[in-house]
Amino acid sequence: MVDRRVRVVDSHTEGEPTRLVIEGGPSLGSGPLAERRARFQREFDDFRRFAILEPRGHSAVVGALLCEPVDPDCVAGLIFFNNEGYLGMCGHASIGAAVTLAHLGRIAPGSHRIETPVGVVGVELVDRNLACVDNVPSRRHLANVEIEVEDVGRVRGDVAWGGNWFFLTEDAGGEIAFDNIDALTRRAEAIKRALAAAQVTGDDGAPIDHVEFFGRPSRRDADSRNFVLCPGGAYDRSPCGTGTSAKLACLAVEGELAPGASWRQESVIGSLFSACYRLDAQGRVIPTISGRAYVTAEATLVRDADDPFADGLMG
Ligand code: PYC
Repeated sequence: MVDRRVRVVDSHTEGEPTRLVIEGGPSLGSGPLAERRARFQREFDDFRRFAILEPRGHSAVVGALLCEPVDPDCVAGLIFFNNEGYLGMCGHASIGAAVTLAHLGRIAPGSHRIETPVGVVGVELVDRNLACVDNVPSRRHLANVEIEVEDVGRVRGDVAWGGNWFFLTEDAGGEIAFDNIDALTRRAEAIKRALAAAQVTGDDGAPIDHVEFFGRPSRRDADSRNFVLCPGGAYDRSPCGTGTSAKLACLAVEGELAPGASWRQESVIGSLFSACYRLDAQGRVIPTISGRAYVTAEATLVRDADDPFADGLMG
């Protein structure tokens, strides 16, 4: 017997998938989005697994629950989640959601504001596939952190916030390339474990749950190529919006990129985000990330109560 029907629209942003839940998601009330995310996690985590895990999804999919925003100036509220848990912000999924809302006829090209659990972000929908996200203030938190990593040795990098917590390093141990993804993933996982063991954290003990490697680009129009390990163990197919924001914060504080100057970040699969930043009145780095998204499916997910894997395959 089918006991749940959920309407979703799937898209990808520079290769990274987003599943926007437009109907049938959990009712989380009308409080601040950070509180609604906490309630989602506490009371409705089965929904996250149902919508994201196999057999309906896979480890790279990021979900975005479309919510009524608190701020009436926002067109939408979004709560992001993946195969492991919940994200603060998600750059590629914000671009994917904007393109999807346009596909549904709910927004037109122009400037919009979207509420997230970590603050309001601006979204400029340039055309039906291109959107720019004005992210939350981003900053370097720790510079030149050295950690001892099992089977790897000493690794040095920065810890930065771009809407999620990142460890950023040039020490990839090999080429940043599609055919090296397994080795990059193993190394990034080992670094993540070492950071946790050494108690290197973000604010208030927040775990560093994304690891980002940088190297030479393969595209002539890019400044750098990255590999980003996401919290659930999947790699980001896009150059990662929050990861690129964290990178901009590090470049800004080092004086290596001026406000308004362009930074073109290539992903491990060869896709691209264009980025730049401005300084707000308090001197904080506000990144803008631009990328293209495409709708890939309009679907109704169903849950059959008799299905032994009705709530998704646990990893
Ligand atoms: O684009 O910010 C991003 C992101 C985070 C995790 C996957 N993508």
